[in-house]
Amino acid sequence: MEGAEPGVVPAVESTADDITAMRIRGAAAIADAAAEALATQAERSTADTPTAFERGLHAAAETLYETRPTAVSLPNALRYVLRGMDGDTVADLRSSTIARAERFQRDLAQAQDRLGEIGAHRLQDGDTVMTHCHSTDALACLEAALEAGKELEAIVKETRPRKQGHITARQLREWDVPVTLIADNAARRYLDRTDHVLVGADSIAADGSVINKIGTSGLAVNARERGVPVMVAAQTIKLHPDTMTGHTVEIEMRSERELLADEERAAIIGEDLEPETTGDDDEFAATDSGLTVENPAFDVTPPRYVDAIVTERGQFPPESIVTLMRELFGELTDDPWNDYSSH
Ligand code: RUB
Repeated sequence: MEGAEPGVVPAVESTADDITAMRIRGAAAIADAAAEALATQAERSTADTPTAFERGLHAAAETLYETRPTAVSLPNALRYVLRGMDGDTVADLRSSTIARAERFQRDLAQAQDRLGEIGAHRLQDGDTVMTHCHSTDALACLEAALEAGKELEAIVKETRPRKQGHITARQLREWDVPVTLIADNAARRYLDRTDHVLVGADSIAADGSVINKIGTSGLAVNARERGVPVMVAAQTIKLHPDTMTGHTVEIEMRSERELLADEERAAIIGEDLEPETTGDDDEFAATDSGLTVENPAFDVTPPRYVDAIVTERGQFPPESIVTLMRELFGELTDDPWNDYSSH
């Protein structure tokens, strides 16, 4: 009786590709783009029945969900928008979904501003802050402190392998903050002239563990040893509800090629470049070279190395974040798009 299932609109596929390839990256930007993509799906869907419309939305959410596994802001955003889809007609479903996505994006921006104001209170005039990766939540704290007239300096870790530290350095220079860019392995040496380590988060677990860009945990351990406080700037959209019921956070493993080009690999194993190793495949062709390359994108910093988690709801010692998590999420952690999943 029904025609072909209305599919996912091309704009959603293209947002999903951008997230996978990290042209859109960082937990807040990913959440914002995902909400926008669902609004676009709602706008452009050609479904002529409410059921077909809902199926299209769920399929779009699933496409977006499957892009990257670690930043919980992504499923949190999808869940929030889908829960707002309401009505008995396609027109009502469309307008409610678009309104909900717009509200999500507005709240996200406001939460970041509020978090920035709270985080700025921890920073004193003349402080030097060490950053890792590029976090818009962390930068919001620095921006608010600068706006309050405080003078700050930054030691910016390069953040291999993707060098997101360069994005942080560029932003800070735009704000006229003196920046010292360092290689990741120089961090401990520079902690002696650091007043705060300031990082963002992709996910925060119920026990207060912080999941963020690979290298965060080593930095936090070194900072503790040096007596430098570690501050994590993370909107509540980074709280991972599934961890309240014992789930762990999946750490994304990315392509070996982000670490090692084909020529470098050939040089290590002492072989000529073989034609099949220069293809588009993500991983090197399997050989018995004995060389394994691993590229985890994130790591887990235990709560004992974190001094404060700064959210738009205030700052929390990591051990008490579960209270806020219960208040915000209750026990509801279903994945609505799975109802319509084809696999
Ligand atoms: C980005 C990263 C950022 C968090 C927080 O990793 O680890 O610290 O996502 O960012 P990637 P924000 O570059 O692999 O996406 O505060 O902007 O949400």
